[in-house]
Amino acid sequence: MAGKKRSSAYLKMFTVVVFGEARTGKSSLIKTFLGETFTDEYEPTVEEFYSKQILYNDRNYQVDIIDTCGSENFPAMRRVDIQKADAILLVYSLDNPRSFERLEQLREEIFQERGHNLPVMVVANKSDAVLDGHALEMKTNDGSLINTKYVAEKEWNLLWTITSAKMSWGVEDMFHDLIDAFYLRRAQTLPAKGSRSWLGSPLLSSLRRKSK
Ligand SMILES: Nc1nc2c(ncn2[C@@H]2O[C@H](COP(=O)(O)OP(=O)(O)O)[C@@H](O)[C@H]2O)c(=O)[nH]1
Ligand SMILES: [Mg+2]
Repeated sequence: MAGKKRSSAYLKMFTVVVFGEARTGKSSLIKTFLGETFTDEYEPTVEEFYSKQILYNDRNYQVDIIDTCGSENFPAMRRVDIQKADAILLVYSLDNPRSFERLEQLREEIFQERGHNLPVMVVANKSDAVLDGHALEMKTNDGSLINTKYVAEKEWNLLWTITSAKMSWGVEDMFHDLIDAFYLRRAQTLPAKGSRSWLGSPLLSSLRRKSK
């Protein structure tokens, strides 16, 4: 069917990798996004692959999602995942502020592999399980309080969002914002229209030869 072929030609592929400590809600966030019902049961993940087609801003996307186990033991596997990613989610849980600490090392690994070339979003999950904004605070080793949102945005220079997989709060927006951030970055790194960076292209030299 011609119509179908046309729509698949316009399908944009988008790969998201989800990292973070075990039990922060990575698998639950993904399942909520896929439209599956939330469950309180915990089932450890090894590594799972999911895929969903969505229509967002009049464009069709195939969102491929790699769900990881949260273990620190597989650096080689993480490197492969980081290479595949168009965007990365770093999940921590608001009822366990220590899970935020783990993100620092993940952020470092991502930077080593990819520099600042892809959107990375820090996700404060389980917002339904905490009562107020103090949940964003974490005690450091010297006993002072730091705000995790501030650290993620201002010190790490990453995106930040707050979600509840259980209540389905912020989950769809999180994926939409990642897509926006990805295309914004692409638009900024591609040479602007009218820029002369294409003057040395082989296509242009062959056109020049033909016109002589
Ligand atoms: N209250 C609450 N519990 C959650 C939320 N997301 C996940 N959980 C629970 O936290 C546990 C770990 O979730 P899971 O998705 O398996 O975490 P993962 O190990 O990071 O994949 C499970 O018992 C979930 O039911 C949430 O947004 N709110
Ligand atoms: Mg899991």
